[in-house]
Amino acid sequence: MIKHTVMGAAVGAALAMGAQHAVHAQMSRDHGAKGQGIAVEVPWARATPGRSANGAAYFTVTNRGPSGDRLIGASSSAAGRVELHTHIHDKGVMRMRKLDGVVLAPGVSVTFRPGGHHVMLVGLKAPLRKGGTFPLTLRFEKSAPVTVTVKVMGIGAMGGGGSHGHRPGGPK
Ligand SMILES: [Cu+2]
Repeated sequence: MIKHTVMGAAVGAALAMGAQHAVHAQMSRDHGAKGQGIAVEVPWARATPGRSANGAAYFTVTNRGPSGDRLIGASSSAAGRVELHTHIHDKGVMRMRKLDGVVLAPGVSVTFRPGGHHVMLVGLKAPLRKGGTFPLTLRFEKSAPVTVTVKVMGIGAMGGGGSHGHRPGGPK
């Protein structure tokens, strides 16, 4: 829990910095077409235990375009409803809170990770099994939607890239 608290604070600080960058937008850059400025990298999810109704997906989203944008929603065929969530520190307890959107200042990356921002998959149609994949579509205020293939990692995974998790995976 302490680790999650620290990570949540780090995400908050990164967001505050992002907001400042938005003020000093780099107007000199002139990148191409609408929709090409958003990159979504290493999308991953944790396998869900048993018959868990909900899951979470994570990724790093980078705004490579010349102007600010916002991530405003997501959808997936894997779940009945998909919401943007973050964790907040409330009197020593981590709670999830729904987000209306996430600011993406130009040149800034925002990483969704356990204990911080996440995409909540509400009402999974099937459990997420390690090794599986599912599609996730992210919607933005200005840029075109981006659909990525989310890779399902182990239950205790801390990232989608390597296998540097701090906990072994739980029972299948
Ligand atoms: Cu959540």
